Amino acid sequence: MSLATVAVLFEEWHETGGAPRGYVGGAWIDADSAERFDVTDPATGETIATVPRMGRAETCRAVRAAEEAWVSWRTRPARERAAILLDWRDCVLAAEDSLAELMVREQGKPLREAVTEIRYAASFLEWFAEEAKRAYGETIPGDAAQTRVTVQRQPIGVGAAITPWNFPAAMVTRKAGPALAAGCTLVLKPAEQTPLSAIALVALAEQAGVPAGVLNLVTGDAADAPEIGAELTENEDVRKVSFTGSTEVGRLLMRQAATTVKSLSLELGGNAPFIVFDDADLVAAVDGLVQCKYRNAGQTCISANRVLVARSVYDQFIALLTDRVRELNVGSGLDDATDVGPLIDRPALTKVIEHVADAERRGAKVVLGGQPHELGGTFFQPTIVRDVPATAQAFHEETFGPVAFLHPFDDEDEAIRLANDTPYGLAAYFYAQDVDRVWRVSEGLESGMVGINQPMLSTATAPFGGVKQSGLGREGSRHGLDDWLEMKYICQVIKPGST
Ligand code: TXE
Repeated sequence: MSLATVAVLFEEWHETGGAPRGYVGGAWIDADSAERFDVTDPATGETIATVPRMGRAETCRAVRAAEEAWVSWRTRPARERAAILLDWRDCVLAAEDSLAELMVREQGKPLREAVTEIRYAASFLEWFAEEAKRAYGETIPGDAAQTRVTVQRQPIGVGAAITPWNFPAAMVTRKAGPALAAGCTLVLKPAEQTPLSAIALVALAEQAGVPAGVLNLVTGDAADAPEIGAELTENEDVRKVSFTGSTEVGRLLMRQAATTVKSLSLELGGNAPFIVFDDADLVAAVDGLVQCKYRNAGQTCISANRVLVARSVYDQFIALLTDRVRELNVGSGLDDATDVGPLIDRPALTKVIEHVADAERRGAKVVLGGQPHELGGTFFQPTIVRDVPATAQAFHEETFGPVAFLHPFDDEDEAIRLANDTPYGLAAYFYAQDVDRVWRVSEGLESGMVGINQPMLSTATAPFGGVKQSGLGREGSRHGLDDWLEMKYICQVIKPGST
């Protein structure tokens, strides 16, 4: 399959009733069983394509293809790998509109957010193309006059990437970019809800000249994922697994990876606190919260889940927030006016309904929304819930929906204690002006990332990742390349010369 643009790819799928496939060793393949599963549009419930149901056998072949391709890929000069990644970036940007539309159809987010995501996805290819050339080693003074000690950083080997549905393109390139830049080869398993964006990206990688076997793709539905995951974690030829998804699956992969002692990076759930201090610019804080909370219908791992507001400005903040959130339009992501699209599927909707009901049972009050949206399906109203007790489910689990749960606090120590009272530690945000407070709070928060008067933390230039049960490893920045490199220390004794 050699396609000029994703628009052509998408039209072809439509015309043939759905022919997207997996990609192994440079060939587009069906499942051994020839079985396929449906990909649905969450806004309409309509089937938009069918995709192969693969399992262990296909995954094992994909690992073998990646292993075979590794020898020549890792020895290729970094400049050449970088050039191919930059070509891939160009292909992605050239297909931006079609990729974004495809993403909206399978994931539901507003089109303008999808376009932003495609550019964000492309930025990882560009960033890591540059970083590929900077996998510097070191020279260490030897213990004896004749010893020479150097440290080289070499690609880990075959990697596996298991990606989620909330950022169907960016999570692919955030893993494939550094993996390929480092000289690793990859087997990619996208989420069952959003395989089409991943397939399109792989088709563009092929078009950009990524050699056969360097990037492989296996697809499967929810029932196939454990089989594919077991192969990727237990196959000894896979040297690293990079996963973004739920904490529950992250734990399972960690246990499975123990059998072959693999390198793991895990970007798991979060439960981000968003703290508004009494000296904050309240209008900026409301603005920030709306972006941070309702983007992607709240389905981001760094979405604010617990909004902690200084008691002295609590009512004022809620009033300002309510005015803003009331203006958000719910609808199909393809409609230009839409701010909040549907949730990804029924289980996601059930979780959001349950978190709101649980908060209400514990005495919280719904200020706005609180119900499934009249559009039906998986649409949920943009919601504000106040006076949520710290015992509520939403304060301990990720909600992943368009709901702001608010709780007042009395002083800085209480705010930090509440913020840290969670097993998660991915992102945290706070709004304040006092310089001393800014340092005290940012250093006191237990999280991998902190936004100060800043609600958006996603950028290819910075290390993205969490502490505590939010995961292991970092993606983006030069540290993101490190995660795909192994350190090798080489020691040599040289004979003294005759002179
Ligand atoms: O996640 P899963 P789900 C959180 C969020 C969400 C919850 C559940 O709170 O509500 O997780 O979402 C693959 N072996 N996040 O059910 O199941 C699966 O096919 C190997 C946060 O969608 O973890 C998909 O590719 N792989 C998050 C990926 O794991 C398995 C993004 C994620 O799906 C597998 C998504 C198995 N046994 C959800 N089981 C974030 N950090 O951004 C599933 N998968």
